[in-house]
Amino acid sequence: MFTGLVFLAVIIGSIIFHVWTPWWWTDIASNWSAMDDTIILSFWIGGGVFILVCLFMVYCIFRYQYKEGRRSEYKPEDKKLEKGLTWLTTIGVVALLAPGLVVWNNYIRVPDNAIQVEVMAWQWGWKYRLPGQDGKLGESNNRIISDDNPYGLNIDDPNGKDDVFVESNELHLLKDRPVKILLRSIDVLHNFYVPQFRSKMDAVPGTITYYWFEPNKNGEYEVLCAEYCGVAHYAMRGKVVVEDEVSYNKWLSEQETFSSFTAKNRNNKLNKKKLVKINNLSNNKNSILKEQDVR
Ligand SMILES: [Cu+2]
Repeated sequence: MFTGLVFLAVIIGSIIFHVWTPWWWTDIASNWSAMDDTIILSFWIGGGVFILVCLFMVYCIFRYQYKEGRRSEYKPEDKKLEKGLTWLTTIGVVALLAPGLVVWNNYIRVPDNAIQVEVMAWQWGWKYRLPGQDGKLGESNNRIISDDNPYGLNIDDPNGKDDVFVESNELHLLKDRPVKILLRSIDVLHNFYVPQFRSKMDAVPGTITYYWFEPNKNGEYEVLCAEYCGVAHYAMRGKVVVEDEVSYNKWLSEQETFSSFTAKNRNNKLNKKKLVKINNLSNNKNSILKEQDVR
């Protein structure tokens, strides 16, 4: 009797807590309301089953409490009941999974007008690369990453020359314009996640994963890494700014391209060499060795 009442209190308490919960999603700022819908559907199905199972237990506790002299019925098999339960479970599982497949199909079907953004994850931070005027990202390879080529771009690929480097944790995006996120990792698994966009995916070393979304509210949003990736995982944060065209173009024009980066690098090296040569005038003995040391 007491146990039955406890079960009843658990059911009522769960419903009340769900309706007046202090925890809920942050406001959505992208096109992916379908993500929220599928989660709500899972809540309904999972919650409905939870309530029915608990109510059944309460019923059994009251209906079959101990009575002197009462014997239980021996019923090892009930074909009708088993059939009914199998069908009910099948419908429940299909209803849980099928909508997700439809949403996933849309999630990886990128619209033609999407801007490509490469997200490069590393222990522990984010870097970004955007295509230049040609709208195409140049080929890249983690194996050729170096100080001179921080994104590991194939220098023979003409598409990469005008690629824009965003060597910062801050990424800007255009409002109401779809974005194709291409994920790269140079070390371990990471996961690019902005809760307001409702979209996320793992960045897997050695391959490029992708999805798309369309930011539809101006503002600043926090980027989180949603895959445990080492001791500083908690600090792997960044910022996404969604804005209108004028401010977006201004930000874009302030970023560096692969060509300008390479040219600047070459200049720096020349300057360094000159400096060393001048310094070595007073010490001729080591001059050759020192010159070779300079990177
Ligand atoms: Cu990470």
